[in-house]
Amino acid sequence: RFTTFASIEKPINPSVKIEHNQLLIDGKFVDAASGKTFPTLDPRTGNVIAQVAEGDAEDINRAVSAARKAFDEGPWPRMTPYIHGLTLPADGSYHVQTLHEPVGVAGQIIPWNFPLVMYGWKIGPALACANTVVLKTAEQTPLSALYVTSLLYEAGLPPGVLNVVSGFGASAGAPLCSHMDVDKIAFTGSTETGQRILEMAAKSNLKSVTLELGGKSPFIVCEDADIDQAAELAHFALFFNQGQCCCAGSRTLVHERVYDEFVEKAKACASKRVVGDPFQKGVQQGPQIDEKQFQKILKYIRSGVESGATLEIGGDRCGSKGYYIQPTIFSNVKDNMLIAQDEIFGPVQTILKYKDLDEVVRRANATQYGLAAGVFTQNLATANFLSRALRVGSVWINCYDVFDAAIPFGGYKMSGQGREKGIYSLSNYLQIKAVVTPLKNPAW
Ligand code: TXE
Repeated sequence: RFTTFASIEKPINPSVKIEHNQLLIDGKFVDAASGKTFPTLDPRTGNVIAQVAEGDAEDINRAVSAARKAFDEGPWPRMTPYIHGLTLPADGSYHVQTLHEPVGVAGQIIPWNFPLVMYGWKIGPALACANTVVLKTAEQTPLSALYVTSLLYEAGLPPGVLNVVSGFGASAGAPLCSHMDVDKIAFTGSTETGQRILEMAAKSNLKSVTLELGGKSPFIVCEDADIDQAAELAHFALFFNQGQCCCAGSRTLVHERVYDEFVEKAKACASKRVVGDPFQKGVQQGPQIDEKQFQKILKYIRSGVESGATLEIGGDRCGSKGYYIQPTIFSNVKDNMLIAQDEIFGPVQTILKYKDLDEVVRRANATQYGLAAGVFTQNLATANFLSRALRVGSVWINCYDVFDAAIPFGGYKMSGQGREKGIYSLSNYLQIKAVVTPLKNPAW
């Protein structure tokens, strides 16, 4: 039913050469101080792709020292063009201006679901605002950041400006968050880890923190919607990137008048989805990232069945090797079911029924999260009403996952703090200095 499930016998695409597997500190590739390495795995097979240097607290110290030196001694923070400030009117005869200055050494911790996109969203504004960076990649996906950073150095980045440490959360991420010489932490990952990070920042040096965390985003299909289009967009909103997306439209809320028709069309979309080796042409869904996520998703699928939701399609692993999961849909989902409350982070669509707009707003907002929402309607008043009533950081009307670099992204409530991308992201990486000068020289 599900594929074209492509052959996954070959352990890795033979054309991919692993260029870098050490830590990148002070512009040089180096082994971990402990000499330790850890395997990075191919999720298609579970086979080892490469051994990678495993950074820990000592490597974080080395990387922070390099970033500190690059910040304090330059040239990075003193390079032109100088980012601008304001001139402000104030009581009295004073000239008041603000200078926007870099925060200093930024620690950045990224997840595995979009290893390069997360890298770009993090380092872009930090470096543009003249900070220096220690970036810890996710333990599942260390390779792409090392490679791309090597290109930045090839292009002339001064040593120490961007340091990349591969390693695990507790042994490399936590020492970065607690470090007394780190001025700021930016994190993307789970809400639980985000809470721990705030605690570590508070207990060390009160470094500032921005967080981009989990979600359980509603995708609202209104009664006037074109159901074919709505089903396709809702499918994309949830299944994109194997469902491993913090803003996945993971609660599909459909008006009761079009509910049955929508479920049939959603099922048709899922049944056509091509699951298999993502290196093969035409494949739309690859494996989940690792065994832990794979087992977590299967557990939620079992919980959906046990709690009485209707399993419309899928519900099991796909094939017998690798971390592939069948595109899965549950209908007749109730708000109190775990599958309607928790972030599943997998290819599992939950379809709920609603009667009117006030009800759907109340239910859409009844979650600890507030990352994003989708609205599908032809009615302008409905679109305007919902976009204001939903307590989320992004509302996509008749579209989803539009991620232009200019569009700010971030969460309300327990989905995070601060915004990434575009003009709003700069404020995360700038200090504001007020400079006050008398307009009259006191000696006059
Ligand atoms: O997240 P963690 P995991 C959600 C998703 C997923 C769940 C768990 O629901 O199923 O989180 O995934 C580092 N101090 N998201 O376990 O642990 C870790 O090394 C400092 C949503 O992968 O939050 C990695 O680099 N750092 C999310 C990063 O945090 C620590 C994307 C993310 O790992 C740390 C990923 C610690 N104590 C998962 N512990 C999104 N918002 O897109 C871990 N880390």
